[in-house]
Amino acid sequence: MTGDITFSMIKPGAVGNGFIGPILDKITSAGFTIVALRMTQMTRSEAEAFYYVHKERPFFTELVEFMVGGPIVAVVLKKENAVEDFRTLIGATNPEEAAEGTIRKMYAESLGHNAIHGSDSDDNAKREVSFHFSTRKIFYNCSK
Ligand code: FUP
Repeated sequence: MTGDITFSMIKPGAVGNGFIGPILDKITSAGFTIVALRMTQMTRSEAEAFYYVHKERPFFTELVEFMVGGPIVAVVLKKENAVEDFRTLIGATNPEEAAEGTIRKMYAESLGHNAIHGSDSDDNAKREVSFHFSTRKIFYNCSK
């Protein structure tokens, strides 16, 4: 069981393909409440900092390049067991391996361009939420 907050970003590919609306609809239809939302374009240093855990990986440069290539939509989501349930909703990192009906299966182009991010632990959710939002921009008590 995880906590009730997770962080997500709709990535530049999915934003550019016009999928903000359908993806947000799938998220809220699955029972998540959006408690913060912002469309922005990450700078290179922001993208490098956000993905610093991957900095030694061979795909890091390509990942950063992709993430700064257009706007993203950052959201903070609230639901019981948020981190785990959201990872299930988005599906496997590689859309070819993602289950039918998951967001990555439906909207991702490839492993590198995989439509959406979801925090993988409560600790990372906290770090990622505070990376993108100041506390006063998060409406924890807003209703559905
Ligand atoms: P996920 O937690 O499912 O988003 O996946 P990771 O944290 O392992 O990877 C972060 C991002 O790096 C992925 F969304 C896409 C990219 N990536 C690649 O481009 N190639 C890989 O082999 C693995 C990840």
